[in-house]
Amino acid sequence: MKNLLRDWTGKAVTIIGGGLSGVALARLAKEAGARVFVSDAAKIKDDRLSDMKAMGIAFEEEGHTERLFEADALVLSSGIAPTSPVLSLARDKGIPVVGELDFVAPFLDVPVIAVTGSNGKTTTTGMLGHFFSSLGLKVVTAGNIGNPIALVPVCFSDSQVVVAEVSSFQLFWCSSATFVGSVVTNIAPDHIDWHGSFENYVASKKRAMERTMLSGFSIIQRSDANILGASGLSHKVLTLTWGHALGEQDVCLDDDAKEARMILDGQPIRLFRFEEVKLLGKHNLENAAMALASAAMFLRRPVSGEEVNIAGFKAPPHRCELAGVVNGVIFVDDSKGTNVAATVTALKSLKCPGNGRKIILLGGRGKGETYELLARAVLEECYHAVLYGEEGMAIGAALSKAGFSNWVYVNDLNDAVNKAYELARPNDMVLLSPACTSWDQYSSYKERGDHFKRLVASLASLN
Ligand code: UMA
Repeated sequence: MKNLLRDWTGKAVTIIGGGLSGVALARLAKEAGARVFVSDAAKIKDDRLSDMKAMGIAFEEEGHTERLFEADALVLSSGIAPTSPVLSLARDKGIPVVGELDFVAPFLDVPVIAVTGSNGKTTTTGMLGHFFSSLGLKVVTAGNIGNPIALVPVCFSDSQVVVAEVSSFQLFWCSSATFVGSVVTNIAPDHIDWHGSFENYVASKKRAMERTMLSGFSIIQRSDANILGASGLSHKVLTLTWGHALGEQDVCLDDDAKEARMILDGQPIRLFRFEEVKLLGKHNLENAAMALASAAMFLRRPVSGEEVNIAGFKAPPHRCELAGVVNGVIFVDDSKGTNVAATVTALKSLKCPGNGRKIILLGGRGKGETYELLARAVLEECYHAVLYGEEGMAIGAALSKAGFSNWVYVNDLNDAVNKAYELARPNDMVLLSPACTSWDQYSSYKERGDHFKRLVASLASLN
């Protein structure tokens, strides 16, 4: 259903999912005058239950019942998969289903820049928000970054621009929301279990570009242009590439001059010098270039790293974040590296000082990926690998097959940190970039990353 409605007065709306995004949708629907019911297949967290009770929102938890179909529309929270049984029942009953972005869009009277991609989207979203705010604009960063987009019209209605981190899940359901700009940071296999195939996953990511206005812009990697079918789109699509050549449609990262440049209205401009970016890893230069080029495209004027205080942007937690140095051993927390592509990127773009070597901690719950690419990167980049968790042995088998035998399997992250420290010498880097989700042993990558930092802090206190 095309949802161009913002008048839900008196309509019965059921929100599927009582998580962070679902409760925010419920609040917005309630404020819009709807009769709201929230239904969750699992237990809803206590704080969210209290919020809903305070707002007078009816709900059910620990199972979907027939009650949820007493609705004029079902509105889906962020991650609801099309295979969810309630959706086929809704279709049979003729009840329209509306995705999160389409439901919220009519309430947003401000331009939205959508940031998606397999990796780096939270950093790029955060940077773009930081740039706009340094320029004095009222900006809100929302979406997957942790601030549900449905909260924007309720709590941040005075914003001048929204930078929304959007997932492939949200984009799958997006058919009417529009964006003034879109960024696809990169494309690599992820969430194949949800989408059913890599092609379906790419099609969802491409939706961000397809929903970009004709007068708007997209920024993507040059190497992803074919897979995203960029040439078939009518709005301006800029491509990011490493090298000197700077065409009309390019953003380039020049490794010799150590600067990022683009062409804006026919004029070449320098975006920033590499040394201005204080985040670890080459991939963060790509994120910075995409974010600053987006700011320039949105404002339709040149902007420089100094003007937006690029040096003042700090790494978001758990993304190639320095966790500590213990007796010269550098510990890096990349707990957000939950797929092969993210971990390979971190491995290739992080550098050890002097003749330091890398020891990687890998494992957790797999996402249905294969590990040939990971094994090749470990073979090229690492001295040792410490594996743990549900997927540890499967990764170990792939490493052995690739000819890398310097690996050991341990029970959990605690043992992994101790083992890595035992193997390390000064200038070595111990990198937690697990290539898997945390869900076998933790509730989120944040919890896993925080635990890693605590383990490093306790090593530091003992040494
Ligand atoms: N559920 C049902 N019926 C179903 C399926 C699910 O009731 O058929 C329920 C689940 O039981 C659960 C709820 O729906 O209680 C969904 O909760 P959730 O934890 O999956 O999602 P939210 O709490 O709403 O958080 C979402 C994003 N999560 C997902 O997209 C999976 C958060 O991104 C986001 O920060 C938050 O909204 C605020 O906008 C997290 C994430 O992991 C960080 N995103 C994935 C990623 O980054 O790769 C996409």
